[in-house]
Amino acid sequence: MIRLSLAQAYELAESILLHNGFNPAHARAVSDTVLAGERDGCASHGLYRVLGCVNSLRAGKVSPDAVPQVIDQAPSIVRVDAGGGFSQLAFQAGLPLLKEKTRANGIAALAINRCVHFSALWVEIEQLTSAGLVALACNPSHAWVAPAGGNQPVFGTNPIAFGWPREGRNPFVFDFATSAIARGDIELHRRAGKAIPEGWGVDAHGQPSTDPNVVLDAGAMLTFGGHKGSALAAMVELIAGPLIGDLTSAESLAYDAGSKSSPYHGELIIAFDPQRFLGAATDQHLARAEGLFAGIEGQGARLPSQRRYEARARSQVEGVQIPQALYNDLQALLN
Ligand code: NDP
Ligand code: PYC
Repeated sequence: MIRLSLAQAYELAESILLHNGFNPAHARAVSDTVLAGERDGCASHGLYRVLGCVNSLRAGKVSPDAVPQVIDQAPSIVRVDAGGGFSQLAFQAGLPLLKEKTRANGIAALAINRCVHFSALWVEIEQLTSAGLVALACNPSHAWVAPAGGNQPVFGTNPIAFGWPREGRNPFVFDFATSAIARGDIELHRRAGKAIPEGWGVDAHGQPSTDPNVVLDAGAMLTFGGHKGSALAAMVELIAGPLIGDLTSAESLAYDAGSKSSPYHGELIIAFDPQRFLGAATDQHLARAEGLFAGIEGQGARLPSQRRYEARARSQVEGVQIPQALYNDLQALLN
């Protein structure tokens, strides 16, 4: 392992992205995201993702300099056309109007279209909870995941993330793939030469496999929770695909045409303003929510994101550690 300060990790990502042709705005936005992932102990969506960013650019599957266009679609709907660039800058462009519409209406949605997407969703969710808003986000990816009862990939790994603001505390945030695990984690097992646990994927005949090469290259990933994860994955395909006029995971994979680039599709973010729902009773009801969290933690269970917040506190003091092989692969992108 090799240790980097947070500043060094950011600088490494940004210099690679700039060197390979991304403009400064995209390089900064993407570096912020991958640094956040690495800092919070989410290696599958940390510095490792810079390899995929450069691969996507070299394959001609992401714009290095697209300028997102913000469209005031309806009283409660903001649309941002990412123009084939990474999602981060599009989210940044749409965020102010999303907040404004949420405060005005109590609920509003941001639909990002035509974006190349590789990031963890909690990065965006936290930008809404820090403004006192409740938030929900989801998106398709590439069709890698079989539906419950089948063995042919049709869904993406389709993450769903939710955030709830908490006065004076880190927000309650969960963020997970509707597959048993993010594909990035299986890729990291492959890089490390490790088998994967049973339940993550199947081979080409639908038989359980613990070989990451088989699951990634020939078989299919599985949904979490059987038919329940499968239905949630279908919901994500629908509300962050056809509903917002964008691609499904199968269409994204077809567009990829074997280049192994990051998925290209849309993203849906919905925000809720507790003040608008509750008015003068807001504090009273948010206090009741605290009772729920106390009921979870009071019996020794942990809240989602607690591990991440602990990793963040640690990284801010100690920096981060990445495998030497990843560091070497990243350095090679500076040549
Ligand atoms: P995990 O299964 O590792 O964890 C998902 C969530 O569950 C996290 O909020 C995590 O909190 C929480 N959690 C884990 N263990 C516990 C526990 N014992 N008690 C309470 N909460 C727990 O994540 P996935 O592999 O499903 O997804 C990882 C990331 O990949 C996500 O950030 C997701 O956005 C991203 N992703 C992005 C995709 C894209 O298309 N852009 C596609 C698929 C995934 P904690 O972090 O604190 O452990
Ligand atoms: O890890 O499944 C994943 C993933 C897909 C797109 C970005 N991350």
